[in-house]
Amino acid sequence: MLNQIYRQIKKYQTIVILRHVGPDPDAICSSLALRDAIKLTFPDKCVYAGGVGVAKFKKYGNLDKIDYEVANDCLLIVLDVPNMARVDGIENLNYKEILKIDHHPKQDIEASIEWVDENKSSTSQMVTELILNTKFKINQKIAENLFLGIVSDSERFSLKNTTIETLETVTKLLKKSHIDFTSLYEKLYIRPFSEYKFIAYITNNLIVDKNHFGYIIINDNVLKEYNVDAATPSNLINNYNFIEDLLVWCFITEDVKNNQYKISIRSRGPIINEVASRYNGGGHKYASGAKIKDIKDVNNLVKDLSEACQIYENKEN
Ligand SMILES: [Mn+2]
Repeated sequence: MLNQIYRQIKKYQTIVILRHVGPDPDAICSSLALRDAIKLTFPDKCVYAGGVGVAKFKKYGNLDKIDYEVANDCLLIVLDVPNMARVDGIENLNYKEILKIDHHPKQDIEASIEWVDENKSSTSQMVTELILNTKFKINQKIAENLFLGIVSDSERFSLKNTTIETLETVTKLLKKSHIDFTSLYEKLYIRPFSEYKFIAYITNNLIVDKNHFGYIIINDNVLKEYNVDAATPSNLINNYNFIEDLLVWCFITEDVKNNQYKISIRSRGPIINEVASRYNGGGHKYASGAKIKDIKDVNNLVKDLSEACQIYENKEN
């Protein structure tokens, strides 16, 4: 598989790499690392890492503005995304073939070569395996981004998606690159104090029911008060991973700009992506999300998640 992917990339002069909308560090870092590795290995190729830029992720590197004329008939590589509707920047792109690398459950993207493995911690882990096991070249910047993507999606190797293979891959990456990896944690985790005050707000206002389901609806005026945006709650939700009173917890954030509610859900037991998929969402078994327009559906989702906790607890006891 890895060599097949390498040969596919080698074949194309122009390559566009895209990932999911509302990117996280795994999506951004895997895109940038793969782009840079292709460019380093094949300096004559034209490679774009596309999608809308996010100011706070600029520290990982710059995304590219795609020249759609040049990109005509390109190889499209989709990373960290299983469905067409969530591929950021695909609208005007005329691609010849799709190559897909992803660790989400398969959805509607049909690629000529696809490497999908739900047992990988992150897309960054998969790109690391690709680079280290083929003739791709690597440098310090590429290694740093790969490390950050893996650390972020595995929550510092603490989530259930972390395997011995994850650790072995990271060990190989560190041995090969000699990056100063402990210094990199600051890049990932440093936050303004205002965000910690916002965490305190969430903590104080989270509603926890008898089924050990916790949720909060965060309105736009609160986001403004704490000077954070609608994407912030989803970046803070892993802070609640080790609270014994919570089995499942859900942040519902009013997203005025897009006239919808952004939903982030985490679980310490019940499988939640099946519930999320009923509400125009999806994701992993224990880490899912959705976007909901109608507050009625939000209320139904809350009910369903609480029920999932109840069923889970009845089974456990
Ligand atoms: Mn990911």
